[in-house]
Amino acid sequence: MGDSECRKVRNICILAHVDHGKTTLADHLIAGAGSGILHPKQAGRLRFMDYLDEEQRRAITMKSSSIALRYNEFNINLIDSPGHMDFCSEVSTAARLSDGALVLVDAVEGVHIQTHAVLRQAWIEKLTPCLVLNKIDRLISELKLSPMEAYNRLQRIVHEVNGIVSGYKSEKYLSDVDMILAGPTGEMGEENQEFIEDDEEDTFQPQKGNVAFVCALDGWGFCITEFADIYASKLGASVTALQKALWGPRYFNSKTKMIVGKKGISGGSKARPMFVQFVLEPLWQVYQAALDGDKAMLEKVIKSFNLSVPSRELQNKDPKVVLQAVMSRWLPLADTVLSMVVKCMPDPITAQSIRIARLLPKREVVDDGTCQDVLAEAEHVRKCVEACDSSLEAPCVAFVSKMFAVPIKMLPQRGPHGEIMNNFAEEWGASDSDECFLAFARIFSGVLSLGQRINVLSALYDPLKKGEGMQKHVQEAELQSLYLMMGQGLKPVVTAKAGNVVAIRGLGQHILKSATLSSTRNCWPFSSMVFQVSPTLRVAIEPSDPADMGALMRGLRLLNRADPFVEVSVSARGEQVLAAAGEVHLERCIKDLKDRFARVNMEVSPPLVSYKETIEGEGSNPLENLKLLTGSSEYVEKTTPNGRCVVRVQVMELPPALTKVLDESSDLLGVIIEGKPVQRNKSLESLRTTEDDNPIEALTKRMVDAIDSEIKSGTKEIDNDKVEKYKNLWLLLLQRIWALGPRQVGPNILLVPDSKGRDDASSVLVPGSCYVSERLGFVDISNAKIMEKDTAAEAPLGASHALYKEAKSLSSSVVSGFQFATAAGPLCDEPMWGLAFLVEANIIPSGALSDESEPLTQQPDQYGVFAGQVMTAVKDACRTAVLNKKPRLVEAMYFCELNTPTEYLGPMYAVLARRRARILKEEMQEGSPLFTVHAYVPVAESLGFADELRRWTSGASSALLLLSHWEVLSEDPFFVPKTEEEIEEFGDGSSVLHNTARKLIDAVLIHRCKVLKRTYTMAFPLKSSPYKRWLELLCKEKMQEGSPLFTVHAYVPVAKSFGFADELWRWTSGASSVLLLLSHLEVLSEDPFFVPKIEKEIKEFGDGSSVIPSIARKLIDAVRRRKGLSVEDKVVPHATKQRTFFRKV
Ligand SMILES: Nc1nc2c(ncn2[C@@H]2O[C@H](COP(=O)(O)OP(=O)(O)OP(=O)(O)O)[C@@H](O)[C@H]2O)c(=O)[nH]1
Ligand SMILES: [Mg+2]
Repeated sequence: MGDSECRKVRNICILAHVDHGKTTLADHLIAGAGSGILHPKQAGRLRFMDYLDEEQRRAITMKSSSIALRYNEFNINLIDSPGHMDFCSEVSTAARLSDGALVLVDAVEGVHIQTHAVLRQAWIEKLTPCLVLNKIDRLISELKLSPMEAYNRLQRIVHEVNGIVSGYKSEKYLSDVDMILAGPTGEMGEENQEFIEDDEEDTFQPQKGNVAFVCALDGWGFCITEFADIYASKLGASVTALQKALWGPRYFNSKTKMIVGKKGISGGSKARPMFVQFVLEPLWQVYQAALDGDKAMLEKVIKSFNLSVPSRELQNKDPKVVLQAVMSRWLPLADTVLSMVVKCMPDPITAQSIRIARLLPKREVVDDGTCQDVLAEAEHVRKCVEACDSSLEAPCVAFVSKMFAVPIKMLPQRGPHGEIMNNFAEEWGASDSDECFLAFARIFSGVLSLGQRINVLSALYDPLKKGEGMQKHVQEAELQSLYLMMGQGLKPVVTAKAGNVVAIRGLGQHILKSATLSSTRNCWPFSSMVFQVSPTLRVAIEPSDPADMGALMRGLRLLNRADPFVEVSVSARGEQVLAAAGEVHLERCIKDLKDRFARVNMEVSPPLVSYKETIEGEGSNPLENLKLLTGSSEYVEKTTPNGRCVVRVQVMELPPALTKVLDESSDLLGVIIEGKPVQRNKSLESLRTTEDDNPIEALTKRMVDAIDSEIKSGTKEIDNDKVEKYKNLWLLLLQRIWALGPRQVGPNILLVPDSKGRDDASSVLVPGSCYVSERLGFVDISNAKIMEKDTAAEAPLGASHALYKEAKSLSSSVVSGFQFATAAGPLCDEPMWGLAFLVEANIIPSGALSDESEPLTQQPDQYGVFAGQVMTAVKDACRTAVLNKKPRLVEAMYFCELNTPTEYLGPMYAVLARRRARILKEEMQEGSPLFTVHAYVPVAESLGFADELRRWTSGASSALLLLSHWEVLSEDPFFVPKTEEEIEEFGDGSSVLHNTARKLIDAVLIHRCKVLKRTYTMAFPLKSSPYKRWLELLCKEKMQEGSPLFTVHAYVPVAKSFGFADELWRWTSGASSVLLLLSHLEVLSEDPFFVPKIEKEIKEFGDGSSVIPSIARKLIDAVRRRKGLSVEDKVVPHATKQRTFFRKV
């Protein structure tokens, strides 16, 4: 394919909010391209690109899929994408492979949350967008707007969309300005010129032909150009002049036959812009004529535009059919949109020269001369990608944006030359699978051919680093088949050239989600794709039959490959956890697992909602808390079982802003903490003002800024001196970070204890090191080393050398205890959030084991290894410290956008209230009957939210959820009314209902217990069950002991034990387990022959004739019956009486 051929290629995707008509539009483009795949009559109804059963059933698109079309001499690869938030990752994969984007907006619904998201995606990927305003017919027939009102509405949408894009542009503008100002030389690089050229021109301008007005359902649409062509001869004006005049405040003066501005037209406010007069009014007339059955008017249109409409269609009684027949011939949709695509969207050569900066950003490499060859070749590859070089000599480079599974039987049976295919072994090894994995890829340079061997580079590959570590990021694979994608169909080809989108077979084993393919290893991998959200809805899955575990695990592995967005993991408790983007996505994953990948029955847990645990601390001001660490004596003390170590723990709350920074930077912290220490000579003070692109410095600056901002917001009344003092105290604390937790990178801090003057001959403090502070550069390493040496030299003076050594060796136990504690808080074993711990562990010499030459830590005494004891004591003390400081639950929140017609506002608010939602914003959408509400909804309450909303509002309102942030639940989970007022309001505690925090904790605990055993459905209301009581005991006990289980020892008569385990299991939802052991014989104190005799007894038990036999008697009777001995059965004189008895039992 030469350049000229490549110039005739367009790779485009259709992006929009859910249900705005993408797939319907794609239908018409496919039918209009005329390859016979789709009959024009079916277009708009078939939804060809939604070929999955689930997509057709739910009428939403769930994956992006591509189809190769031919329009005139152009080859167009069209990718249809889903609009539902749950599948937004598919938008990223579609955008990465395309050069242009058709952004659809429903003319009635207007801009929505996903419209923003897709515009952003297109902007990030540097795609050339065109705007398509769809469902224009609804303005006429549904909203019954006048042409002028419709024009205002369309204009507003165009304006709004332009506003969004210009927002992104200015974002870039600002960040560019920042970059230049912060740059060391102040010079502008080549890429920085871009923002200067930005002339603030609107991106979407109907006059320019990049905005189309369409009705995808009926298959018609137009750009201004079409009407300019139509009117040019009629009005005697040039096409270009008309094109400019047909949008905006331009008017036609019929007397002078001139195009004029607002001032030049008489009629004042009644004057109609040319777009209304010449475009919308004729449209409205045709619609009116068709709906009124005005055949004469339709004939006029047919005649004046020389349309050939079969009379059969014109005679149809359904006005909609007539309308469609006329409109789709007058303004054929496919022609309009495809010619816009060809005109306004770039070919791959032009596009790649623009997109290169995003796809393969220039790497700053310090060239020390050793890898010049590699760099030169990598640069050559980049040049070829930039130029979209499709010559045979060019290096082959392609990007795989996702892997997708196709049933093997769907693959074409014959290759491009008619040879038989698909009889080779399955790529990924398990031959019992019927699925085959194909890579969805775009070729950016060179020619891919069948059987070619190619390097698969992961995103972490670095051509400059050779050796063991890099090997896992590069693999070699063979291209077994190449296909052009035709929706569901695949067309085998022998070669495919740069600028095309293809499906590749043979990479299933090598690629998990996405990768770069390159014929040379001297090539940088493409930059990673940006995803709008991350998978947040997690459930645990287990097979109904434990024997199917293998099949399920294999199925999960396949699903993980086939779905770019799913995450599969194993939880700490050994559950198989599946994370999906939302409920719809999750349902599809489970269905795929059941029907395709695992083919076993499975149990799916309710969503595992994650929480965090924190403390309320002493008041809202974090500065007050600080006092605790600087001289407070409030601590929790624990002693190890052997009595040799006393652990004292203090805890305080971190400023929320600092917690947020730590939480968001966990990846970076991971690299920093495991990586090399930073050498820094700068003082902390200077750190606040410097800014460069060193990520460590950026992070430390963010941390310091967070503290600054917190101090500023919390200390309005405090004088400057104090502010300064607090600031310095905090900075000192940042220099004392020993570890972060949980898992070394979490948002909790372990502080180094102050050892000065503490050690004496009798006890030694387990020392810490400001390891993390060093890595972050808060502490100068050379200083730290000197300090360490000093203390090491001093130590033996105060304490015995062996004891000091032992204390040192216990450091890691303290850190581990801290890690365990922060990984599982005291409320419900969820990770802690935003806490700082000061742990002082003092050890005393062991009297019995005072032989100083022995390494004492390794010696297990009767309580186990000492290091383990210290670790447990630290863990327990940390957890108790949290319990003592008003523990609080932290929950994840969704941001939610709802759109509801005004008449359903009541039910919508009711649903929101039931879900503990917090309303942020409510506003009427101008010119539409819809009301938009923004709210925060707790993740814990979100299950079934969309469904409930749909039911209560008869499907009229829709909601989109987006994970937003963590929020502390201010309720006290252990609230018991104490003051008089509280008792009056809530009662005396025995009857008070659990508050939300407590309920959430209980739910987590129940799940924890459930995973130990299978789930049984409870057949009774929870309120009346002993289970609730049991749970209460369990919670209480757990809080004391730090475990979610409550242990009960009891004697159970053997006679009563039959079915005991089963009954217990049923009544506790399978959460409790029991062990029985034959213990002893016990005398049953009851008299088996008891008959009421004295007056009191007769009063209590009746006269003996109706008394129920005692337990002893029952047992004796049972044994006698078994042994064939006679049993004295009472004849019951009054049946009714017995029933009464029965009921009482
Ligand atoms: N009145 C009217 N309805 C339309 C038009 N275009 C599409 N629809 C309807 O809108 C609904 C959604 O259409 P789809 O094409 O499935 O929308 P989509 O954007 O592909 O939806 P997702 O892929 O799920 O995001 C369908 O019921 C269509 O019939 C139009 O121009 N006018
Ligand atoms: Mg769709």
